[in-house]
Amino acid sequence: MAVLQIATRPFADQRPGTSGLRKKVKAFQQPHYLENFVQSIFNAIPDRAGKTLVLGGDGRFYNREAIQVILRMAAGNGWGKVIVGRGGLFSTPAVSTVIRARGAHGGIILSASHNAGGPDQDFGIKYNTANGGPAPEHLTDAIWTASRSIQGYQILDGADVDIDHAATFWLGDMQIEVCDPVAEYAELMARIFDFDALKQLMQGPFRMRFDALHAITGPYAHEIFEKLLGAPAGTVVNGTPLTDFGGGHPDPNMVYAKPLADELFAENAPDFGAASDGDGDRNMILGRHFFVTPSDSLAVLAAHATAIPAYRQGLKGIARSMPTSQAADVVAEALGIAHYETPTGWKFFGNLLDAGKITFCGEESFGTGSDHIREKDGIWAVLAWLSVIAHTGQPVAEIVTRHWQRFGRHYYTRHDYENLPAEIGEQIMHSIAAQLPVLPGQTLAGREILIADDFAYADPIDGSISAHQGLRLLFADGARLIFRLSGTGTEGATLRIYHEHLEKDPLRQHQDPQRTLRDLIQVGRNLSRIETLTGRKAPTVIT
Ligand code: VG1
Ligand code: CO
Repeated sequence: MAVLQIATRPFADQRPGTSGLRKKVKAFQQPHYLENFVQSIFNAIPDRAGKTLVLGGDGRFYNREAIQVILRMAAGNGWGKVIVGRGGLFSTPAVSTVIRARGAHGGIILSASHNAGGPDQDFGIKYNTANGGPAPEHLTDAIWTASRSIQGYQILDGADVDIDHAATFWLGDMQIEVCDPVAEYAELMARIFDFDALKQLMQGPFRMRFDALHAITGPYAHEIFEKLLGAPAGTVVNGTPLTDFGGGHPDPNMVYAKPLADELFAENAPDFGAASDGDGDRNMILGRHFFVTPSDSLAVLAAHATAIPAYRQGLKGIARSMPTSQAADVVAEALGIAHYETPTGWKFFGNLLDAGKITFCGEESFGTGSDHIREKDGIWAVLAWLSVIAHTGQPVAEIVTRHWQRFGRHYYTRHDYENLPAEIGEQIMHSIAAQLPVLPGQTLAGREILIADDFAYADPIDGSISAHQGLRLLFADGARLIFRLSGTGTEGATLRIYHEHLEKDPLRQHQDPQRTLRDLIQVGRNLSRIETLTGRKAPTVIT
């Protein structure tokens, strides 16, 4: 089969964001758009010849078409082998697992994560490296650079291949292995957790519900919770991946996973509820009549880590993204282990994990994970919570309230103002940044500001600097107020305002976060002048 050289011209908008390139499906459907970006990835990996690539996506609209193009381009670019998930499917954590298990050189994940799917919605591509983690900034920068000077791409001339049956065959000089997307991931989970203990939990009166939101975790959840652990059929709902996720946002939070939230807050609620996102790396944890914030989830799991066989020796350290609450830091200090604060995005945990500095890490955006792979992992987080429940014999609400009594409660809320005009988003950030120098020493919301800065991160392993990672106000009492623009949207700008304050008094640990944080929320609205500039009286999403 011949390799075709197709001439092309650069697109100016192929800069990867927090997690790969995300655009409307329509953008990807422009002639050469997908091919240009894939070739730019390959151009940034000069040592790819003969190596193995893992490929799959969350099943959203355009997944199957993109898989066929990428297979032909991989063959035209000298890759030795591509391992593709059957049906073109793979969750993000499963790609990370398979890259590591097979010693692959990297992987391509097709997903726009929690963004909606369908012909008028979003698509995305991200590249992961040999450690199984998201491409670090120097590589995403190299991809972006390549995309701005691209002149052509190489693609094998040929027809579509069968990706719907597990088999190994050749496409030109490249081998293709179509594999079960669940098997290797499920085996890894069985090595980390005590499946016998979890089986016992499932066979008692304990009831759980897992909402896959019509996204990629359905097949994984059916296999692991129902088949391997013996939870009753029907435990997993919305478990068949659909190209448009049933018309919803596959985003596990109280807004987009409302039916699950309603069920867990109803009178006859199950004991435990969980959901994951489009590509399976996020998680939401609910108890009966109880919501666990992702920041608390990381802290609680860290405090109970030794209940899980793989972490019985204890944790090496814990990392959290900067806007994530400081709850995990308090646990790390109590355990006498190191804690790290990184910029938003899982790629910043990679070096710390590879260097053995941390075992657990997490983000406030419903992301939790460990050193078992190099991505956040929704199903892993659910299994970790089930392990803590099985070990303590306590319901979720009791596990968390006891945690607060011991470590204090970090009241936390994030307010998102979605779909602002891009220039207004920039203007808001610039004007807050301009105020930073005069803020320290001032008292706002009855709290003195100690530090006001633009967060920059120096990676402790490779020394690389990542600047402009969010504007922070740190108050004398430990409270924090943080402003960031999202790097994952496909339309306009999304302003995220993060609010946090610590309450050590157990008698005051059971209030509504929106109430206890209202002074900080007001400060955030005033400083950003959100209402004056946009007319928005309230955020679009509160988590
Ligand atoms: C968001 C979250 C961030 C997360 C990223 C990718 O980024 O805030 O914590 O790592 O999404 O998650 P941003 O730039 O929009 O705030 V996923 O599940 O979309 O891979
Ligand atoms: Co995701």
